[in-house]
Amino acid sequence: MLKQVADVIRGLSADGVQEANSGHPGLPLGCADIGAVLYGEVMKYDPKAPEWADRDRFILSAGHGSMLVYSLLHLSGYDVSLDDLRDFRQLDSKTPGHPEYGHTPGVETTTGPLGQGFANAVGMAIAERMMAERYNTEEDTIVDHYTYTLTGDGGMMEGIVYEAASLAGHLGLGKLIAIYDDNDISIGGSTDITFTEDVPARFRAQGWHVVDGVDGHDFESIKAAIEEGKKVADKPTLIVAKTAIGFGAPTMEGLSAAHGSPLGDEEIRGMKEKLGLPVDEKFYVSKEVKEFFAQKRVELQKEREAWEEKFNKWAKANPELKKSWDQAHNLELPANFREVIEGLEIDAPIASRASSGKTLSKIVDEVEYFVGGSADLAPSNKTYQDKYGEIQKGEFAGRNFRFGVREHAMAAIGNGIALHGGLRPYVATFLVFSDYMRNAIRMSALMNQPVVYVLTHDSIYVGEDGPTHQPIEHTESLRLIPNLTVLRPADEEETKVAWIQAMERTDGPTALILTRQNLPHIEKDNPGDIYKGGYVVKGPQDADIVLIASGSEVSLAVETADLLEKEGKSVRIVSVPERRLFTAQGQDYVNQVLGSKNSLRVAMEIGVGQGWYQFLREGDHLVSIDTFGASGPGKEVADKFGFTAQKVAKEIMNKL
Ligand SMILES: Cc1ncc(C[n+]2csc(CCOP(=O)(O)OP(=O)(O)O)c2C)c(N)n1
Repeated sequence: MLKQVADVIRGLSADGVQEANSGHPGLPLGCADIGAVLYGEVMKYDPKAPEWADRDRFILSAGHGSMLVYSLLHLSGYDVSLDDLRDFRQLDSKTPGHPEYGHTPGVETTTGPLGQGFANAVGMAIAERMMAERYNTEEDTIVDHYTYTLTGDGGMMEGIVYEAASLAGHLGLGKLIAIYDDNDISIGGSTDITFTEDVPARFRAQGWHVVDGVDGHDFESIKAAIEEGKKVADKPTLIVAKTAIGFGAPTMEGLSAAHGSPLGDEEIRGMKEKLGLPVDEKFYVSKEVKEFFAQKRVELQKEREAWEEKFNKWAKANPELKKSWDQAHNLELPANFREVIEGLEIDAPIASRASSGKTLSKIVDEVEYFVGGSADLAPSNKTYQDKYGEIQKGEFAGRNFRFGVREHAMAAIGNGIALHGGLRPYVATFLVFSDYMRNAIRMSALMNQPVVYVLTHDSIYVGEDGPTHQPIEHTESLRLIPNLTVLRPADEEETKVAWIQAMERTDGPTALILTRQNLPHIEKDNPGDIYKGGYVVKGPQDADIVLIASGSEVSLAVETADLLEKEGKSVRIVSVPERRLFTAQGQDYVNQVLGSKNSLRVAMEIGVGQGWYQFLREGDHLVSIDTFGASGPGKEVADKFGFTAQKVAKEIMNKL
């Protein structure tokens, strides 16, 4: 039967790509047998309950092979119809070009950027262990599922897979099973031209159990490999499956030509003939395959219902755990959360990374499901929680991750943890290294995942470490990512609010941009306005000059204002910790905050500041930096780049 299932997948996938006249048939044809084994025999899922917490997860890291997933979801009974398959790659369809989380029931994560999915899978497998540790009892095992991922040669070449595999091996994630679609082909042709390393040896060295030499077209071998992997409880498993890309295509099998364009009508006819599929029927599903999955669905539903029963019994016996489970899955905050965080006593002057650290520790006490760590910069990022244990091999009760120097994987693992459900992650590094994880940050935003990015050492004030470590374009470029909230607090009070806003935002990621250097407390006319993303710190509506800034430049603005006032000028100071939130308050509010028509507006950013032009008019002024920084004591570097009150005040006086 699995053979029939696989061939039907091949027909559906080839037809889908052909109909769209766009897409990647090679992988679905090559991995149809693996897919048939996973959905036809191995995996625990219920198409009627795609959100079932204890389902096995399947992540197609090689997202270009999306027709494989869509075919499997259709056949197994998810809400993906044949018409949806016919609509492959069409606008607003359930079957977009690459699998997109939230668009298609049964799609666990958005994949396409090679390697992201693999790291997401590592995150999910970590989350599974942590949830098991938290919620399973002597009597009842509530959390007990596997995470499967399929990765091609392309993913294997990506650094993120190396990083994520390294951490997965270190943590001994026994319930993670990765399948390597080892077809020796990528877009450029044979992988020999660039990729000749010993992948199985590499994974063994990373602490994985490797099942090598598996025939990816032999059902028994695939099943046996998965069974073997399941038996190894203290290591993740890599199954190296030899496949032929475009399997079944009469002239294209084994060639890169099958990778990324429609096979063509002739080739598809030939394939169908060869596989014994009706040659003239598109999107064909045999009666036997339908019946096979109908039967399968009954069994799977029973399994899920048995779990529900067990879960309900567990919930009755453990009301406290059940309460915690619900809070965690709904990302609920304590009712008095704002009060508790706002009421936290933090003395200034203090670096915002340090006030962030204090706030974070309080949040971790208050919010059990909030877990995280840093890429080997915990002492600098102020993210380690001394009160709690850390996640290590065989120890998943802790709250602290040691991500190691693996920024890209860290962020994508964060996405995986968030997607799994029941936990919410924060991840941390220097702002300048946000570049290393940029695509994963983008994926959090694209998937609406509430990962919190703690990014410290936010400007040339980093000082001695020099231009390699001094962010210039980073804050501005993060602000460009759609759906990413970028909060750059100006003092300890704004930092607490930034954390509150990050935690209250459950439908997308937040980046907190924090200083290394101390910041004074800023006296504000209406501290409650901080929540608006932009507000008047002080100063009259009809001021001669309006200084607009965020983060450390707000205190610089306060100093600058003192000097300007000595020159007889009236000054208003506006703090904008989050630009999009500020503009979302409406044009009237923005206009009111930015003062009268006649004032000179000066925006200040200790880095690239292009985005501030949205608040400036002809004749207004931007104080910013668009070159790299320099090594030296922070204050001297700031002086060199004109970021002292004296220099800024002088620049403004010249402008008037
Ligand atoms: C990060 C990233 N770089 C490049 C691409 C473009 N791309 C898509 S598939 C692919 C080749 C993948 O080769 P392989 O994993 O062997 O897939 P197969 O050819 O077997 O389908 C490339 C370069 C991408 N999707 N993501």
